[in-house]
Amino acid sequence: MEKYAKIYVAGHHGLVGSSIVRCLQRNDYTNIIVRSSKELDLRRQDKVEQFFAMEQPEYVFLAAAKVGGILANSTYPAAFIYDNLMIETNIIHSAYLNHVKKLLFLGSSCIYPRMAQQPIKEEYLMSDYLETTNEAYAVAKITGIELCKFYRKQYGCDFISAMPTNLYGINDNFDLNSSHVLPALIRKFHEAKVNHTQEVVLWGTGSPLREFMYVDDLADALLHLMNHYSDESHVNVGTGEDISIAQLAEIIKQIVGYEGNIVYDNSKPDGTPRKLLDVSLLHKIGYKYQTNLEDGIRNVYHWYVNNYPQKDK
Ligand code: GFB
Repeated sequence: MEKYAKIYVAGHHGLVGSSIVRCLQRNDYTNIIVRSSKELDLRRQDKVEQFFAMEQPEYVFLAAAKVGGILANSTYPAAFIYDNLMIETNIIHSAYLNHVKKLLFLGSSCIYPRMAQQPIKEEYLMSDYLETTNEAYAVAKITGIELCKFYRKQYGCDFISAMPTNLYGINDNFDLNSSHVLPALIRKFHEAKVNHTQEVVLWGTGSPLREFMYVDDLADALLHLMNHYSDESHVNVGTGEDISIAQLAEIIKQIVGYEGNIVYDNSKPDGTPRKLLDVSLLHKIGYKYQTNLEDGIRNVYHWYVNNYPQKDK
């Protein structure tokens, strides 16, 4: 990508989109266009086509999506599949109609079968049943991968797909009903410390294993892929290392400085037992993660305390 190229970052307010914008600015890309969901409802085909025809972006990072943790995904499956299908279909088709030079589509590691062999290779996609708690979101994201593949096949579009593992970072979603586990635990332990609460309740059993990648490392990886990768296969983007939810809770508890107890609410789902990505293709393309988990969590906690409105400060 040329430094003056016109780059559209779809979803720039979110955890991933805002990190991509920071990464582009860090790397002296000066011509970045963005639109809030109020300015441009990406589910509306006519509005998206008008936007692309008017702005004619040369490159597109498709980070806009309806995202959420295990509870949100299992509670609102119709909203997750509809919104994500509409967003990706409209942007990918408009990118084709307006001769976008290159588009990078962002999926998620939940696209893989619940019981996939670990670590999960890109070719394991659609080899078995999906995890039920996020099946709707997964089907939408698998469709996005297939759209990019077939627009490359039929129209010669240089559309690529990246499949990130569980992500965390500043500007994450800390709402306890819709967030992912890492930001939720930062908030839970912090509020318990501030409010001198005896125990913190975690969902499930604590036994599932998860891989966590710092979102600014993801953004660096995506810029690397945009500049160095053009092929049909989607690319797993992760650290290649995982820990249990119980281990994660202990790390966050220590960093926050909470001294109470941890209890588990077994009425809440565990979700996929494990989803460790095989990142050998990413390494072959030339990117390896930089931020270790404890440093990343410390950065996020510091940001959270200084930026997130606290209930009982
Ligand atoms: O991060 P999370 O919501 O999503 O849950 P997934 C990860 C694990 O943490 C689950 C447990 O086993 C949860 O039961 N957990 C424990 C908690 N306490 C909490 C808590 O307070 N909040 C939350 N949220 N979890 C998501 C998919 O699956 O992964 C998305 O639903 C997306 O679609 C994302 O793919 C990357 O990792 O299970």
